[in-house]
Amino acid sequence: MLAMLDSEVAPATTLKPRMHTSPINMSTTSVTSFTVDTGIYEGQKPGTSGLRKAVKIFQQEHYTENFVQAILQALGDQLSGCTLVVGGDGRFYGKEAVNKIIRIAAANGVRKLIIGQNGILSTPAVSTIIRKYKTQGGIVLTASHNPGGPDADFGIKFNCDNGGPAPDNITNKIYEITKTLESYKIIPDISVDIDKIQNISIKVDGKPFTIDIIDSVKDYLELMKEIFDFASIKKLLHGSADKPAFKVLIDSMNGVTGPYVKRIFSTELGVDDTSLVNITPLEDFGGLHPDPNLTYAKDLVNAIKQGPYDFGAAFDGDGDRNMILGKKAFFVTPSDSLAVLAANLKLIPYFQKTGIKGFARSMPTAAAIDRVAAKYGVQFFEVPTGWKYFGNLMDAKDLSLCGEESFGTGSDHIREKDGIWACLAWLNVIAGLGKSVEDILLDHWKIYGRNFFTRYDYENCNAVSADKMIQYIEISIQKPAFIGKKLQYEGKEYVVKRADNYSYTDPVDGSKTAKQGLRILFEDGSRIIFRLSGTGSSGATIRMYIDSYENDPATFVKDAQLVLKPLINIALEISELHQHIGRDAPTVIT
Ligand code: G16
Repeated sequence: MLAMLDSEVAPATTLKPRMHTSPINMSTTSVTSFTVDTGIYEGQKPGTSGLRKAVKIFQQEHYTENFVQAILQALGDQLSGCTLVVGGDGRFYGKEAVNKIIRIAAANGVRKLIIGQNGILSTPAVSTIIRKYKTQGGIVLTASHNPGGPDADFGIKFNCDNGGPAPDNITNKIYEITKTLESYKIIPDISVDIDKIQNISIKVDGKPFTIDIIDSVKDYLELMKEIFDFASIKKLLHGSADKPAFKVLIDSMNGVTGPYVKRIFSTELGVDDTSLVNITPLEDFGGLHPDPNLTYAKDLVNAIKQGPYDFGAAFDGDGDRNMILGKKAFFVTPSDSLAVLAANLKLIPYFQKTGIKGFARSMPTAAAIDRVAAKYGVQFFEVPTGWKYFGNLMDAKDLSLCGEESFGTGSDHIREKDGIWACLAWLNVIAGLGKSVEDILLDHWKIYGRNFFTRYDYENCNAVSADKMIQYIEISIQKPAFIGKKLQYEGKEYVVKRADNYSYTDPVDGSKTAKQGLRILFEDGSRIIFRLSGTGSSGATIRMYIDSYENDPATFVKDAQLVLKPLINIALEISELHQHIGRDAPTVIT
C-alpha cells in the first residue's frame, strides 16, 4: 500500500481500475459500479468543522475520492439505501466535487441524492433540508470563510441525520478509514447537468438510484417564514405614517447567501436591490476574504459609516456566520448579539411557540449571555469551540439559542449556525422594541453590565513555533505559584483565580473532549484564553481572546481596545508571543 503526504501526488500507474466499463451518461438507465485501487493520503483529519485544505491538494488524483469514500464507509449500516443532501458555497472546485460525489455515492449503494441547483446550498440550508426530508445526512462543500479560487481553499464536511456537523466520534472514524483505505467504488463518467432543476432515476447494480436537483432557496425560505414575523419586519423596513423606513444594507460577500438574500430581502420583504450587495456567488468570492468581521468586511463598514443606513449585516462564504452593525457602523460583538437576542427571544414567533429551553455559548465567547440566563433562570451551557458541540444539547431539547464569538449565532431550528437567521432575528427584535441598534445595546448594558471582548488572530504562523508557545504557556500557568499571582499593567491589577487547559464532558452522552484551549481566569471574572484555530489550511493561526466585565455605566461607551489594554498586554507578556512567533501585531482584531 502506498502512503502519500498531502502535498504528494500518487503515481498514476499504481491506481488503475480493477475492471473497466465504457463511459455512460444519465440517458443510460442501468449501470454497473467498479472499484479503483487507491493509495493513502496522510493528513485527511477533519478540523473544527470538516476537512479544509488548499484546492490544489483536493485536486490531486484520488484525494477527494478517498475522503468521500471514507465518509460513506463511516455511515456503516446506514449507507445502503440512504438519502444524502449535497451542496456547497459555490467556490472553485465545488461543481467538480459534486460530480465526484454523485459517481461515488451511486456506486456505494446510496439510494438518493438531493443536490442544490448549480451545486449551491448554504450550510444552514443543508441542515434545513436534512431535517425536513429526514435524510441520513449531507455532504457540505465549503471552506467557510476561507478565500476561494484555484490558489485558495476548499473543504468537505459531513453533517449527520440531525442536520449538524459530525461530532468527534464520527470525524475520528472517517479519519481512521482514510488511513487504511485501499480502494473506492465509482461509476465513471456519469454526467449530470446540476444547473438544471430535475429528477433523474437510474438503476445502479440493479438497484434504484435517484438524483433530485432542487431549488437551493425554497425549503430554507419556507422555514424562515415559519420562524419570524415577516409582516412586522416588512413594516419596519418600509416605515409607516409616523415612522421613517428603516434602511438596511446587506452584504453577501459574493458567497452563497446571494440567492437567499435576493429571495428573502428583495422578493419577500421588498428591500431595494441597491441595498443588497455582492449577491452573486462567485467561485473566488470576487477576490474577497468572505469573513464578516471589521477587517474583511470593511467595505460594508465604510458604506454604513458614510451612508444613511440604520442597520448592516454581512455573511460569510457558506452563510453560517454573520456580522451585525447599527447606524454609523456601531459594531455589535457576536457575544453581545447573542446576549441581546437571548434577552428578547420572546419577540420571535418561533420561540413563543417552542418556549425557551436553554442558552449556550462556546468557551472563548464572552460571558454576556450567562447573565441573561441567570436573570431569567434559564439553564446555561458552556461548550468547546465548534458548532458540533451544541447538537446533542438541542437534540435532548435542552437548548434553544446559542452562539460563538466567531460570528456564529443560531437556534434549535436547525443544527448549524445561521447568518440570515441572525439578521432576521435582529430585525424582528428591532421591529418589536422600536429602538435603534445602539439604544438596544445601551439599554441592555444598563441592565446586565457590559462584557468587553476582543480576539486577536495571528494567522499563518510557523506551526512548530505556535505549538511551542502553547506548550510554554501551559507549563507556566500550571505551576502552583501561578494561582493567586497578581498581574499588573499600568496600575490595573488582576489576580489569577484558576488556570487550565479546558476540557468538556458532554452532559447528554458523557463523551469527553480535552485540550480545548488554555484559560486564565481572574478573581473579577475577566478571562484570557489562548488556542490554535482548527479551521486554517496552512501554518497555524493563534487566537488570543480577552473578556472583561464592567458594570460602571461610565465605561459602557468606551472603546473596547482601550478598556482591555491592560489585559491584552498581560496576555502578550504571559505568552511571550512576540519572542515565540516574531509578530508585533495580529492579522485581525475583532
Ligand atoms: C467553524 C466552527 C465554529 C468555530 C469556527 C472557528 O466555523 O463551526 O464553531 O467557532 O470554525 O474555529 P477555529 O477557531 O478553530 O478556527 P466555520 O464558520 O468556519 O464553519
